[in-house]
Parts: sequence; structure tokens; C-alpha cells
Amino acid sequence: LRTTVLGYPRIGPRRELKRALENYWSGRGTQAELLEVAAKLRADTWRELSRSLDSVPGNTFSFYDQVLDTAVLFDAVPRRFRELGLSELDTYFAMARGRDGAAAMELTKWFDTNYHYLVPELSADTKFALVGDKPVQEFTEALAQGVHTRPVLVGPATFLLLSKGTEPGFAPITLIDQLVDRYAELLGKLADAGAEWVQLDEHAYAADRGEAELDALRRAYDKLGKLANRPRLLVAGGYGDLGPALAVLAESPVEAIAVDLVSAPDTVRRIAGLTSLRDKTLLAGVVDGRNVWRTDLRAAASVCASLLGSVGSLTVSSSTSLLHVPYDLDAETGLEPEVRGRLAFARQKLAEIATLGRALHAGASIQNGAVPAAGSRDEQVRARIAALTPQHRRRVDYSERAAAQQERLGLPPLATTTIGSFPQTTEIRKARAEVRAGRLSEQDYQQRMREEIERVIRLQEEIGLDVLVHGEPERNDMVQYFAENLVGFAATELGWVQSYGSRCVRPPILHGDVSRRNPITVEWTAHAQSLTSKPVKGMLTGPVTILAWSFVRDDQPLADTAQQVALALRDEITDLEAAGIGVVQVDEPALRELLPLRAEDRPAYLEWAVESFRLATSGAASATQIHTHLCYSEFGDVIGAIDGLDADVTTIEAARSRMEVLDDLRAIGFRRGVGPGVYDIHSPLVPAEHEVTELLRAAVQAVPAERLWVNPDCGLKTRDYAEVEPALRALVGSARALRG
Ligand code: THG
Ligand code: ZN
Repeated sequence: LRTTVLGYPRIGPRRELKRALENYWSGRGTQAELLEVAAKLRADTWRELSRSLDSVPGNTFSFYDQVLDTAVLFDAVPRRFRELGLSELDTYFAMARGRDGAAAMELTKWFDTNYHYLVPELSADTKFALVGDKPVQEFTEALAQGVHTRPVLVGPATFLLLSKGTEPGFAPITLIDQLVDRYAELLGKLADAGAEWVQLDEHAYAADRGEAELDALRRAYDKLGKLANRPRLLVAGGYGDLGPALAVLAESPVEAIAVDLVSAPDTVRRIAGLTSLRDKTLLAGVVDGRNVWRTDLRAAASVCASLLGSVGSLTVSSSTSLLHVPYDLDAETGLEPEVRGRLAFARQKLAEIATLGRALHAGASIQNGAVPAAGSRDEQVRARIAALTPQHRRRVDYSERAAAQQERLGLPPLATTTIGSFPQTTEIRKARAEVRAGRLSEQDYQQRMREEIERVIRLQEEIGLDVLVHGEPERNDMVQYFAENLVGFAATELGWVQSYGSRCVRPPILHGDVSRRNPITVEWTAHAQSLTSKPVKGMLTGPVTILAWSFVRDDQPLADTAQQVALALRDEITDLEAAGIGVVQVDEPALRELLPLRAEDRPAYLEWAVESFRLATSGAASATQIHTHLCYSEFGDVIGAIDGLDADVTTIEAARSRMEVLDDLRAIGFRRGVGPGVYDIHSPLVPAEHEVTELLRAAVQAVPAERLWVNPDCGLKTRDYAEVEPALRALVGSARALRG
């Protein structure tokens, strides 16, 4: 091996797989058409990779998710899906998407990325069996096309650590010995098919792991290493430092180890101290698999050169799979040259790795490795930040603010509201596409959006909600929307990155100092407020979420970038107030998402995350009610930070966890307004009024009615009016009845 990557995008440069999947699911396309698109994408990927790399990762294709693939491969299919009696492919999709009363498996974040995987469900009774052959089949398929691949598998320990036990107290990792035996069978089949190497991803060891989990890793690779009939083993770490697992792997019989030197550059020093690495191959992950900046080739080459004496042989690699970056910078036509010159997407990263590999093995220096220029500076923004007092926060205490807000807003107990977005109808999407294509004038577009806002306001009034929203018809993805309206961000045309299954996002590129050109949301919100005497809530996205869902600059700390975004939002809130808006929501759905994998890194993150929110909201008057909204369960780890945000009202996803979050909030003595979602918007089921009432009755046990809000658990943009209208009526009906 000399050059490789740990994985590659698979959705297709033009999202071909997304189209084919959605056609198949909707019945517009056949299975044969889907399989044909998939085969072509695999062939194109192998051809592309084999042109630049001398070791090509295989099995990087997936119809939905690599963890789901692994579960199916080893027959970990929950009974509710088997009972559907569907074909193999449709059972697989039922697990991902749910079907006929069989609820989908849980979707959760892949480490600290914006990719989501399906969580396998395991129990003490789980019996793994090697029933699939996808990795073997794809190996053979590539070989027939002249490409010898290195099949990539989710490693056995990581597979179990990413799974959940279906009974309380059951730890899936205890299944390691049984599962490793099935992996052994698979390795035998891959060896028989001619595979020279196989890659096992053990990224779970980038998080804190106890002795039992390290021991599981040790046992797994001792056993796999001793197999007589197997390919050579590459164990890959990524998304952070392997920690104590690095030494475990170094002592194991595996032939190669991959380390992420982008997120954990200090690993370089530890490698020198591990003498057992001297007869192993090390994959140096020096090209960032998660961000879009060009690699500083001279620095990367010198890191590689410094490792040469400590390892048996060295391979230049990406830090993680390239799944997290778009396909090809050359497909972009609208980027400013200064920004473009600093970028590398997946295809460009292959070229970087090839260059590094060539130079390293020729012992030559890098010629054209000029360090890319830093992000553009805005001295005005920097001066404002320098002038901030260390802790920039609202001056008046919550209880005093609450009184001022109650006087201004006069809301009833169990006040009702929504999270912000209303369904994005076909007409709205069409109007946006038409204005982009120049077939609809900007004026006509704005007029249509104003009419849509009026419709949404009238509907909310008629349903009887207390705090209204304008419905966000003008926004596509919230982060994309703010990025388009802020200086310092660039948008791509085809820079799609898979988020889960067929769903993709186009993360904006945050390339320079951030500032606000003009007010962003004020006109829309003021228009909505002009139509009603009820309060209209202004809707903003918070600094942490804007960063979490963008490609961020790596030439300054995230905390500094967050402050710049916060200042722009602070100005926006001031302008909303001047336009007569009395309630402003600053969403932080991704607060939990950026939480570092290792506990020791968390306090510093939470500190800047909370402070950036407080900076953004610090200009608000006492009588302005600041809301925030958080998505995704598992708030336990960040509950203190939620309190630290000091928002007047916090709306939280809670319907699926039956309001468990309320216990967490009560435990820390949370005393501000809180709106635990009473309606699961991720499900097409419309809640009945009595179901909402049941949840609310539980909630008033934990939070007094004056501070308890009644709302859905997330935005409504992905739903239809046919579901949303009755659901909101049930919600308002229940709140009214309980008030009485
Ligand atoms: N925006 C961004 N990142 C996110 C979310 C988001 N990450 C976490 C979570 N939400 C991921 N969820 C989704 C949900 C829906 C879609 C993508 C990610 C989605 N995408 C459209 C698609 O693939 O068809 C494309 C959207 C578009 O046209 O921009 O539906 O909300 N940034
Ligand atoms: Zn949400």
C-alpha cells in the first residue's frame, strides 16, 4: 500500500442514487432500475479511485447505511421486520424507513458528524449468522472490472458499541466472541475470493471506552489475526484519537492501523513510542475526510516523513471516509476564485493523496504545496469582538424578565405555539425553483411568499394558537438560508453530502470573517406581525447550529467563528425588536451534535457554545421573550448547558421519549419556560386530543402550568397540511381543556 482513502461518497455526483431510491420507494421505478443505477455508481467509483490510488476501498456502496448493511449481513433483523414477509431488499428498506406498523429502527448520529446511521437492536438472545455476501459480491464485481479492492467493514467491536440492547441492562458488546466467529467466516470467504486486504473500521474507540470494551477489541483482533485463511487486516480509527486502543491494536496481530492525524495530530508522538508498530503498516490520515479545505501538502508530507522511522511502512490516507465531503469541486461554477483556490472536494483529495504518496516514496519534497491563503479578514468585525466584555449576557435576571414579558404578551397558562416552519408545499418549492431559474421575477416571488405567510397566519389564528410564526416559506434549509444572507459564507450548487439514506444536505462553506449585509428575516416577520394582533415569533438559527451544519474554517478556533456569527444574530434581534417583534426564537438543534466524543473535551466546548448563544441574545430587552429549540433526545449530557443558555422558553423534542427530559430538567432545578413536544412530527400519525392531554398531564407534574408551553416537538416543514391541521387542533383543544 502507498496511497488510499478510508471510504468514498456513494449518493452519486448528481445524487443519482437518491433519485433511484425515491423512485423505487414511490413505485415510479422498478427494482431493476435501482440495481442498475447502483451498479453504475459502483463501477464509476472504482474506476475513479483506481486512477489515483494504489489501494482502492471496496464495499463503500450502500443502499442506505453501512451499519444497517452490517446488521443485515449478520442476520440481526428484528422480528417485526421478518414478520412482514417481504423480499430481502424490501425488508432492508423496511428496517430503515418503517412499514405497515413496523416502526423503523432508530436513526442516530455517526460520531460527531452530520451523517446518521441506523441503530441495530440486539439482545442476549441474538444469534448472529453470516447470511449475506454483499462485501464478497462487491469484491468480485470490482475484480471483474479489473479493480482489486480492499473491502471495508464496520469492525465487530464498533458494530456492537453502536448497537442498542433491547432489554434494560443488556450491553451488546458482550456478544463480541459470537460475532467475531461470524466475521471469521466472512474473512475466509473474502480470502477465497482473492481479497488481499480487508479494512475493519473501529471508530467507536475515538470515544472514551472502559477496560471491558478495550478487552473486547483485544480479543476480537487476537482471534481474527490468528485465522489461517484470511486477508491481511487493516484496522481503522477515525473521528479522533484511538486513545488506549492504539496500543491494543499495536500489540495485536493485525498488519495495518489507520490513524486520524487531522482531528488528533498528537497521535504522531504516541506512534514513536510504540515499538510494536515497527513491523506494521501505518495509514497516516493526513488529508481531512470531513472538511473541504485544500491540504497543506508540505506540512502533511513532513508529518508523514517524521513517521517513517517509527513504522514498518507508511501509507498516505484520508483521516476518515470521504463520505462527508462533496464529490467534485470542478462541478462548481459559481464560487469566487479566492474561495475556490482554497478548496478540495473528494476528487481533489484523491489527487492530493496521490501527490503526497509519490513525493514520499521518491523521498522528494513537495513542489507546488503552497499553503492556501487564510480566510478573509474583516477588521470591523474583529474590532467589535475585541471590544466585547468577557461575558456578554442579558443583564436582567429571568424572574424579572418573565414578569416584563407577561405584562407585554399577556399569555395564558399552557401557552400554545409551534417550532417555526409550516409545511413546504409543492407550490412553495416550485416558486423557489422558478425564481432561481429566472422564470419568476423576484417581486412575484416575494408576493407569493407574502400570500403564503398570510395564509399561515390566518390558519394559526383560526386554530387558536397563542404565539404565531410566519411559517418560513422563504427558507430551504435553515442553515443554508442564513449562510446565503451572511458575508463570509459561500454556497455550492452540487455540494451534496449524505445525511441519512437518500437525504442530503449542501453545507455552506464558512470561509471568512462573518458579518451581516442587511437585516435577513425582519421584512418577513414584520409582514406576518402586521397581519395579526397575536404575537409573532421571529425565527433565527443559533451560532452553534450554523457552525455544526457548515464546513467551517480551520484557521481559527470554532469559538472565535461562533462569536462572529453570534454578533450578526445579535444585530438581527435588535432589528426585529425595532420592528415590533416581542418574541424571538434562536434555534440550537445541533447543540448536542457537536459535543466532543471524549469527556475531557466537553467542558471547553459547552463553555463556548453557551457563551455564543448568550452573546447572540444579549442585546434583547427584558420584555423580549427569547425562545430556543433543541432537537434529538439524549439531553442528559448537556442539561446543564441548556440551563446555561438562559433562554426564557426552551422547546424540546420529547414526544418519543415520553417526556423523560422533564425529569432531567427537574433534577437540575430548571425554572424557566419549557415546551416539551407533545406531538411527534417525525411520524405521519396524527395525535388524538386525549393523547396530547395524557402527555400534558404528566408534564404539569414537573413544570407549573404558567411555565409549561404546548407545542409540537419540531418544525412542521416535512409534513403535509392534512396531518398538521388536525394535530394542531388537538394540541390547542387539549391545552384549552386543561386550562379549564
Ligand atoms: N439541516 C442541516 N443539517 C441537518 C439537518 C437540517 N442535520 C441533521 C438533520 N437536520 C438531518 N436531517 C435531514 C432532514 C432532511 C433532509 C436532510 C437532512 C432533506 N434534504 C433534502 C433531500 O435530500 O431531499 C434536500 C434539502 C434541500 O433541498 O436543501 O430532506 O435540517 N443542514
Ligand atoms: Zn427540532
